Amino acid sequence: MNRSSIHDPACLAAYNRSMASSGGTRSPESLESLRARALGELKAAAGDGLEAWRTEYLGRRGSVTQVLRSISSVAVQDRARFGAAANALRNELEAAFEARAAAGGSRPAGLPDRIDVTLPGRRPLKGRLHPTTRTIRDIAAAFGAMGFQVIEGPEVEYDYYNFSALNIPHDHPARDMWDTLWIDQPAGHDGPGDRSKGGQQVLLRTDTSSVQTRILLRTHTSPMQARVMETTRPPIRVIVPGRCYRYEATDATHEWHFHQVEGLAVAEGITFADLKGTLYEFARRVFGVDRKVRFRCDYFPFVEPGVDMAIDWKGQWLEVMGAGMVHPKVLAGAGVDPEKYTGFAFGMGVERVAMLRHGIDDIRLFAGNDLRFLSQF
Ligand code: FA5
Repeated sequence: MNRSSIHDPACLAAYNRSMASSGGTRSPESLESLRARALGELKAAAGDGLEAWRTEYLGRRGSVTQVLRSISSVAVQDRARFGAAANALRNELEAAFEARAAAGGSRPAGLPDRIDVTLPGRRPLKGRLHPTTRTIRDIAAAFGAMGFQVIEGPEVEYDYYNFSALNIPHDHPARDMWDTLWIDQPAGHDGPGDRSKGGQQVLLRTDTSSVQTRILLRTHTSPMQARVMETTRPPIRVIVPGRCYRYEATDATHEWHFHQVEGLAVAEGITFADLKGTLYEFARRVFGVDRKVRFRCDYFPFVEPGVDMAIDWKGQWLEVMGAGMVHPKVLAGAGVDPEKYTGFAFGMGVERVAMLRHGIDDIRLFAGNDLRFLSQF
């Protein structure tokens, strides 16, 4: 490209004359300044702006096209040089346009043409763990330090494991302690863990009458006591975090779905002192040394003796768990010799633990999906 022709004063004069004689509203502009303006704008053009630039300069009514059209009004002696310079300018701008388009000048529409690198950065929105998940992890860490393993179990459970294996036979009034959400079983389906459907293996140590194999949403994590003992020989030391469901009216301390962490320790010579020592140590690690803890006698058909543990909360006691020594019938039903082994079990409400730790006064906030609440953790 012969740029000297653009700088040629004759070209400038001819161009200026052409602009003046065209009677246009634009003030005359040298080819050099037209070139500088066009290339400057092309540098910043992207996306739709690139096509607008092409129309503005190289389109049928574009500036360069107009310059070329005006050649007839240029004095005869200047025409050759003016034409050569204007053609050179058009060729240069066309080549520059092609190069810009090929180099990705087609940035997605909506993106800014320029980035101000001096602006402060925008903090990306990061997700975070739900307070229930964090609490489960803290509880697991406390028991992990005491040698407990973490395992999980099915939320859709057999009647057998949720009740019968826990010394709550069919039609026993103790079933009323847990308002249950029952599940209609599809015809031909054997329930959770149905082996014919490729599910996990279920050891059902009971008759397979329809009563025992009815299925439900587990009302507590205690069914895992029997499942673990059926498949693991003592010594056993496990905790089982998971979701539970109850057909229950909700209020500030009750949800219809919530989380529990079950605990089970079975070995020779385990006593109630081990249970108390373990739960005090848990309370110390999770709530701190100064928090008041209360144990009271309580009834659960699958432990003997049974207790509940509460923590001081706004001048009252908030129950966080039930616990006790595993009932001999539960041990025997799961194939563990009650003459040789003893054990303790407990089941705590995770949301209640979180409420006590963080001063949350309504359990319904946990599943309320309100970011103002969730982002505080
Ligand atoms: C049970 O569920 C027994 N399985 C606990 C247990 C395990 C006892 C092992 C003995 C041995 P309970 O229904 O009390 O017990 O529930 C235990 C804890 O779960 C309660 O202390 C409470 O912290 C929590 N919880 C119970 N119901 C709800 C509810 N509707 N909403 C939120 N948390 C609840």
